[in-house]
Amino acid sequence: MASRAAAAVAVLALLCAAVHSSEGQLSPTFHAATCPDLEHIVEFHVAETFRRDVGVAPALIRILFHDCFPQGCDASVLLKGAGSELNELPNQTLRPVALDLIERIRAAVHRACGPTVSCADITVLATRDSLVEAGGPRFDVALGRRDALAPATKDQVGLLPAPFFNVSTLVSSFGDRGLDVADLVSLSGAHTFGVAHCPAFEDRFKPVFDTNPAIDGKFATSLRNKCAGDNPAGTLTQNLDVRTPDAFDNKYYFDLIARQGLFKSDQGLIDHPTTKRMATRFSLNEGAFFEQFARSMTKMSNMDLLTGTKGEIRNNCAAPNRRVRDIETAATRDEGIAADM
Ligand code: HEM
Ligand SMILES: *[C@@H]1O[C@H](CO)[C@@H](O)[C@H](O)[C@H]1NC(C)=O
Ligand SMILES: CC(=O)N[C@H]1CO[C@H](CO)[C@@H](O)[C@@H]1O
Repeated sequence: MASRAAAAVAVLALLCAAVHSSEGQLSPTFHAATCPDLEHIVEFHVAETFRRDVGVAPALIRILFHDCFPQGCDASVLLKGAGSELNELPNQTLRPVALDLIERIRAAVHRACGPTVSCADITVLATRDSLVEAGGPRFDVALGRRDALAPATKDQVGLLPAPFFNVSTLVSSFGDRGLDVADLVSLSGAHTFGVAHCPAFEDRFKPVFDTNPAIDGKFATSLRNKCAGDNPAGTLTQNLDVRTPDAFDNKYYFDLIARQGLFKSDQGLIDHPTTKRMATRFSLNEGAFFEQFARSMTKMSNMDLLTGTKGEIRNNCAAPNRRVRDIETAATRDEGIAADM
């Protein structure tokens, strides 16, 4: 009897958990009642920063990729300090202008609505708006993400693909994270704006490395000459798209056809039987590219989310609340001691 009662309680608990997790779904109107001005605030700040620095658009979209791919879109990449993802090699070139913008928006949103919107939601919204500013498509965004309590591990950050990967490695790397070939070919098109640093593509002009996939000779020479002046190493930048470096368009796929893709991971897409047709189609039909890109961005921004009561709404995108509270508690304790004396 007692054990049957216990079983009933257990079933009830399971049912409650199920209801709870369905409450944890994303919705486009998640913040509509609690923060009606959210989207205006984000749009305003993104537009203002974009006017000063168009590089904020590629910077934001890369931050979103580096947030979502390792352990999900939980703003873990924004955490600073010891053991943070920002200390890992792939994140060395994430741009402060975009990290600062996300925190500036968080502060403005929390001033208007209280601490109701996560850094993860703000990162996705800011990325969506900056992509439109740069001429790209608007992708659908549902809201209700929560922020991670801790950064992803070194191994998880190590899942991010490297620029020297070939197409089969890229396909399996994306596949392992639930992203398919259409996601790979379209999302790689984000390299139609923004910049890279010489260490990321030196294998394209140093013949000691594998020379496949082939690169345009003049392009390789120009990269070699440019990077000869990269002193101290990693300070020079090279546009990812040589045709329209700041615009979000389909010219990246023209680069690939002209064998002027900057990374091996880019150039290979126009050669490999699995990706060639789609990359060619995107060069011929910008509408088709934009449509797939928007679909894949929505998919990427929904990877492995924390919802419902998991995670937290951070009061500072660079630190988990506990760390902030520890500092505050320490301060009050000191005051307490002082008052006792
Ligand atoms: C397919 C595998 C990918 C590889 C191997 C790769 C690799 C890289 C590398 C090495 C850089 C340059 C880093 C530097 O030297 O500063 C870079 C930049 C960039 N990546 Fe990717 N990436 C990939 C996928 C993506 C995806 C899925 C997105 C977004 C949807 C993306 C968006 C960007 C952007 C916008 C930049 C320029 C950032 C800036 O200007 O600050 N990449 N990527
Ligand atoms: C792709 O790269 C992987 C890992 O470096 C390697 O094992 C594989 O042989 C390469 N595939 C091709 C087709 O070059
Ligand atoms: C944006 C950012 O914080 N980048 C850091 C990435 O990691 C390196 C160290 O590996 C730092 O020097 C960068 O500041």
